[in-house]
Formats: sequence, structure tokens, C-alpha cells
Amino acid sequence: MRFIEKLENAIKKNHSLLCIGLDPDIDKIPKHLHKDSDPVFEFCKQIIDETAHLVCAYKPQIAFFSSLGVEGFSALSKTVRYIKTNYEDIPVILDAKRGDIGTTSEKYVEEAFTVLNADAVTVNPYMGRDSLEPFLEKRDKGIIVLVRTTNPGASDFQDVLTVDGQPFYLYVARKVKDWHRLYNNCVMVVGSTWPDELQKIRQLDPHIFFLVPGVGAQGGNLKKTLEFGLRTDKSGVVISVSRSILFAGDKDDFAKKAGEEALKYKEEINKIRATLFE
Ligand code: OMP
Repeated sequence: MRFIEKLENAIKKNHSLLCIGLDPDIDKIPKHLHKDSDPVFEFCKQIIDETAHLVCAYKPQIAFFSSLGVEGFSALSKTVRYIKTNYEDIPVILDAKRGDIGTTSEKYVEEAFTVLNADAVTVNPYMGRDSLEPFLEKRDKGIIVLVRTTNPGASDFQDVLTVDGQPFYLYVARKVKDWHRLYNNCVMVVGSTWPDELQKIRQLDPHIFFLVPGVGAQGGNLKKTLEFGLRTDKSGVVISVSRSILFAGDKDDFAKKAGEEALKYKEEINKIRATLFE
């Protein structure tokens, strides 16, 4: 099944636009887990078991695993396998922000889809079309392209005006729209911290899926994100939240606390969704 179809099914099944970002920062993982032989996997596993009925996707961030060396990479691989085995309807987005010359990108494709078996991967378009082609050619996978990122420095390059007077992020959005028309597998990363830009991107492309990080720890605006980002079918936006869910608790009951926080996000999103396009 194609990634976008799998995502749409998970949204409907769990009635949720919430994605949980799995950023298992070793310094923030509850102390008692450090006695476990694989604390990072154990942390993710317990979070997943408490939240799998509340989300439409999981997004493991590769750096939080691979920065721990071979064992960290193994924990990532086990985490993806755990989701695929126990919650096969929930798509896994590998957040790796890849993109390089073609031959190197081909290896990144193998990393994401053969070694880790993810359903989608985040990519950085800075090196241009040929750097993303090995990804785009995987038509059943999701290729999630950075368009307007959440961070304060996003404006350094992404807002620079191109020769036709358009900011660069809109130029990128236009390209991704074209690639999606050709390959039918693209999603745009658009930060919730920039609602005005998000609105402009939605006006440019009324149909494509957005992956929207930045709600929670980065202070993104959930209401405006949904108001400006949702498609007229009240879908098309995946709200990705990491720290404020993962680290809602730091004791034995951390996973339960994460589940409670995830439920709050899911319900808040649905409450806002219900008021729009009426
Ligand atoms: P929280 O701020 O803790 O919810 O986590 C944000 C997560 O989203 C991190 O894993 C980031 O790497 C990721 N992210 C951003 O914060 N900003 C972006 O513009 C894009 C991403 C991403 O691609 O997921």
C-alpha cells in the first residue's frame, strides 16, 4: 500500500491527525530505564504501547538513536520493527532530512527503506531535483520535503526573494507540487511556528499533505495551523509533537503520562477541526 493511502487509513481508523515524534533523548529518559539492557528501545516501546490508538503516524528522529552508536542504531531498527509488527496500520516516518548527489542518495534510500523499512523519510531539497530522484522513484513510499522549517533561522535562506520576487520557500513549494504531480508521493514539511507562511503554502497547493512540527516545545500555534493548513476535507495536516508528549512524566508512569498528553492533543486537534469549514 502507498504511504499516503496508509496515512489516510490511519487518520480515519484512529480519528487522529497526531503524529508522535520519537526523539528519545538519552539525558531525558526516566532514570529507572537506564538499568534496562536497551533503555532507548524500552522507552519507545512503552510510549508506543500507550499511544498507538491515538496517532496517525510515528516519526523517529535518527540523530537521537545514531548519536548513541551501534546500539542506538539497533534501538531505532528495533523500534521501527516493533511498530510494524504490533501496529502495522500506523505508518513510520524516518526523520533523517537526507539528500545528496544521486549515488549517495541511493544509499540513503537503502538506509530508510531497506535497512529500516520505514514508510516515509524526510528529505532536504537544497541540492536539487537529482538529489531527490532516488527517493521520488520509490512511489509507494512517502517523500517528505522541507519547505518552511520551524526554527528561528528558517528565514535566513527560505525567505530570500527569488528573481521573480517570490520567497524561496514558495519556490520550493511549487517544485514539490510539481514532483507530487509526477510521482504522487510527496508531503511538505511546514512549521506551525510560521502560520502566515503556512497559509501561503496551502493557498499554493490546496491538496498536498503537510507534516507540521513545532506545536508544544517550540510554541507553534495549533489553532492557526489547523485554520490555515487543513484542506476543505478537514484532513491534509499531520501535527507532529515530540518533547511535550515524550517527557510529560519522568517517573515509572512516564508512558501513562505521555498517553494522557497525546489524548489531550488528539482531542484538541479534533475540537478545532470540528469548528472549521462549517
Ligand atoms: P518537538 O519540538 O520536541 O515537538 O520536536 C520537534 C521535532 O520535529 C524534532 O525531531 C525536529 O527535528 C523535527 N522538526 C522540527 O522541529 N522542525 C522542522 O522544521 C522540521 C522537523 C522535522 O522534519 O520533523
